[in-house]
Amino acid sequence: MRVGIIGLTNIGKSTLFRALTRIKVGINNFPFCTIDPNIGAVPVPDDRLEAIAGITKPQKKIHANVEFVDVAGLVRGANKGEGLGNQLLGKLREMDVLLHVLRLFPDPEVIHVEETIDPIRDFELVWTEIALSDLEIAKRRLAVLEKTAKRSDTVGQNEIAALKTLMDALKRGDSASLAHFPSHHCQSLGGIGFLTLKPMVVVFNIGEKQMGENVLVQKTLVDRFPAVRTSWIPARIECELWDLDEPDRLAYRHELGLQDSAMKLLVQICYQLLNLITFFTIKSDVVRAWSISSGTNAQKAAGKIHTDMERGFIRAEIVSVPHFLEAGGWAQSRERGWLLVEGRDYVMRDGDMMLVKYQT
Ligand SMILES: Nc1nc2c(ncn2[C@@H]2O[C@H](COP(=O)(O)OP(=O)(O)OP(=O)(O)O)[C@@H](O)[C@H]2O)c(=O)[nH]1
Ligand SMILES: [Mg+2]
Repeated sequence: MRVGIIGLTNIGKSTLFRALTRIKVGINNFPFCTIDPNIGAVPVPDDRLEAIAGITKPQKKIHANVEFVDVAGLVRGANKGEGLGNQLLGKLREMDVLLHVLRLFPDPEVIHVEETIDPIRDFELVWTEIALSDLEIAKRRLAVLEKTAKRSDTVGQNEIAALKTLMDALKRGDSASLAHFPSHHCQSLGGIGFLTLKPMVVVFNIGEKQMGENVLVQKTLVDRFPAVRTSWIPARIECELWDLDEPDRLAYRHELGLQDSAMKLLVQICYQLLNLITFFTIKSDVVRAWSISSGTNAQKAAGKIHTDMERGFIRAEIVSVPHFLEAGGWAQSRERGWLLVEGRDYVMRDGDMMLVKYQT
């Protein structure tokens, strides 16, 4: 899963990236500090992986990964190439989720390119830039298809219909209908990476004393953009917390009213937004977690491990993590009758452990 951090310039995107990945990237109090994207992968925390490893004692544990990408900041006119507009919007098109950072922390020392603290205005400004950029791309694509797609080309005709629906919604500024954009249209437009159709998590970057405040801001935003998920993160403090040792970090987090680390919180939200679930494998001293879309069948899930496994799929042995833990191992799960033999159409469930039998 790839998560792109987006927002106006100088509002704490790199600070959040550092809080999430612990990578010491450049953070400075001036616009356009970040030019080349910062990329960092973090393992998805999962207590179940640790519990399985507690039984099988593997040499290696491999977590599922989330990649965070911190790009240059946006300014007004980005869709026309202002700032680093085109290049950075292009990079964001490759992402699965957008993490939109909004500044709420008041610090008068930190320059705000729009001068005042107003997260709703900032959100709308960024949204307008990405909507205009999407509109431009849709227009160009439509012009090409209208010239080249024959009437009998159903794929092409479906894409034309999807582009027209998208362009109508973008022109009307209708974020609610984009939030419920029909899935068959989404499929037709899959490869293009329209930013306004991507799942979005809004992060209010707050100061130390702002926990629990500004609920109205969140309500206003969600009323207007119903598809976004929101969270509150004091990015600078989250960064500083990494300098403490673990007990102090937990105590300080507790004092601030933060339950989980920013990374854990945001990864959970992204999993929910993308409808992802996790399955596990144990093989040759390696315990590994894999993320797949909810509704994936056993054969496709096997393909995530290796394409040969999907191609030569015969059957899968499946046991749930709680059963595996209670039985105390694979053989013990079999003895208790908890190991199920499933065919390729079996729909994977969150927390399944899988052993694939396949022909090479
Ligand atoms: N007081 C306060 N300052 C913050 C906070 N988050 C970021 N800053 C400051 O804001 C300035 C900009 O932070 P960056 O993380 O570089 O911002 P950015 O959005 O990545 O900026 P660009 O890459 O230039 O677009 C720095 O001086 C940070 O220390 C915060 O939560 N509180
Ligand atoms: Mg930056």
